[in-house]
Parts: sequence; structure tokens; C-alpha cells
Amino acid sequence: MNFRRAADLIQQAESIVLIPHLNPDGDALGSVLGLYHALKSDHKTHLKAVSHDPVPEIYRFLPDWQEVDSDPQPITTFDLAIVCDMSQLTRAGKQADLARTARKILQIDHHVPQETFADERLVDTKAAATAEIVYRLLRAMKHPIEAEVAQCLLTGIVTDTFSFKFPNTTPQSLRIAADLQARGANVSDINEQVFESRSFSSVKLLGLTLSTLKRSADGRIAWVLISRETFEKAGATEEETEGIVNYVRSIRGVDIAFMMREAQEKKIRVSLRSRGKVDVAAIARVFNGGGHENAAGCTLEMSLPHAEKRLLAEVMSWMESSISTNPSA
Ligand SMILES: [Mn+2]
Repeated sequence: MNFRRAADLIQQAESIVLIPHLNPDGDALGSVLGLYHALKSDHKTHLKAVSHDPVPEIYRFLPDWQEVDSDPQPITTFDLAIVCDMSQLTRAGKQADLARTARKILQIDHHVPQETFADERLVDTKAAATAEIVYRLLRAMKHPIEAEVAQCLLTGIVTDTFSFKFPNTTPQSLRIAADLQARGANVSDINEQVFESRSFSSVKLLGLTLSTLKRSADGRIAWVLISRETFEKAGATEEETEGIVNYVRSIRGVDIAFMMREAQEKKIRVSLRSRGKVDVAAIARVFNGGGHENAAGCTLEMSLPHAEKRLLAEVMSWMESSISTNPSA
């Protein structure tokens, strides 16, 4: 990673647009808003944060979240687009065009690279969160990190490590988190906001969803399904499915957990989670999805029962092949 070249791009640009991935999570938004707040003090003539989707309710405590525009006028050509937390530009959704028309693209990410679309890439697959790389960039630029910036970046680390519980947590994640806390961020506030302030409808959805729980005969695979009907019954939206899959993953003996939700008719979004050395990103890639070893996602364009069978068959065959090639697993 060449922080120097990335810093030069930022310093030379007069107009910058910041873009998180669609269905933005705490890391994508924390990275974008951390950068937004930091760069705002540099008096860029034009600085904008745009997103395919509006900021989800649970992240509306982040400083400047109202500045994220999900319906910008598409007339501006920016000097620089900074895309955060995505390995494919299509993950920017309808904002991908703003990146494509920008004079330069800087990609900051920690996913396994899938395509080359950026002029400069700060990609570290060992980083627990994109926010860690943003932190390192700001430090390399000797840019001040104010409390607001620290709160955004720490939110990215807390959400992507699931409060430092996932195995992606490294000594570096903890060191960066400690420094951000020292600069005014607050890990307990973030946990309260993100994990302990659910809406009534999301808890109702959790209950209805967990009642669909199934597992494979050997108990190593467990999953839940959310139909359109379930969403309606709970009065919940898709963003309120956040975190449900972790309950499934927490079951003793489960190596692979997944949640399938009917986003639209014949559009099934899948969240996959695994324990230890089980690479669910490889399974997601079969369906043109992606992600990390222990957390990945994909979309299947078919009915919910059909998608369930199709994905389960893929997970089962992956399990069998991993057992035959790795007898110690
Ligand atoms: Mn991330």
C-alpha cells in the first residue's frame, strides 16, 4: 500500500466524492464519514458523501450522517472518488457512475480483490476493517484525528469485528482502537448504539426468523429464512436483518451459518458466516458474491425455496470436499 501516493491524490484534488457500498454497514459508513469529517477541515471546494441507500437508523448517531446524500444531482465531475469497503465498483450501486466519471479513483478496502477499477488502491485483506486503513492513511498524512473522526473509525472496527469477538481482530485492530478511544471515541457508546438499541420491529423479526431455524443432519450447517411475508408480519425492513445470522452462527457445533432473505420476489440475498478455517467467501463467489473468509454474501435470483436448496447443495458439497482434502478438519 502506498499511503504517500494516496495522500498526494487527496491533496491535489479540489473536489472529492466519498462512496460506501450499497446496504452500507458500520465500516463503510464509518470510513466514509471519518474521512468526510477529516477532509472537511481541509476546506476542499467541493466535498461530498453519497450512498446508494440512505443511512440505516442504527448508524444515525455518527457525526455528519445527514451529509450522506442518497439522491445527488448527477451533474458534477469530481477530481477524486474515494470508494470505501468494496472490491467491485458495482457494489456502489447507483453511485458507481459518480466514481466512473471522476478523474481519479482511490479504493480503500479490506476485501479479497475482485476487479481492478481504481487508479490507486489501499487494500489490505489482513485489516479487520476498512476504517483501520483510513486511520493509517490519516496518520501517514499527519492529519489530525478529532474525536468525531475517531468515533466514526472506531465504529467501523467495532462493527466489522463484532465488538472484537470475530477472529479477524488483530493486535493492530486493538492498538488502533485504543488510540481512537484515547482521541475521544467511545467503544461503550458505539456498542450501545449499534448493538443495544434495536427497534421493536427488528426484535419481532428476529423472533419470527429464528423460528425458521434448521440444521443439517451432522449439525455443522444451520440456517434461517426470511420471506416477504415474514417482513410484513414483523413490520420490518431489510436493514433490520442486521446481526440475525450471528445467532445462527453461535450454535455449538455449527461451522457454517446462513440467512436468506427475500429482498424482492425472486431476489434472495444471502449472508454467510463461518467459524475458524471455513472460507464462506469461496461459496459466495460461486454465486458472484464475495466477502471475507468468515463473513460473506451473495444474491440468488430465484424463489426462496429454490434458493434454499441451491445454496444448501453448494454448502454441503463444499463441506464434503473440504473434509476429503483436509482430514484434520
Ligand atoms: Mn468492512
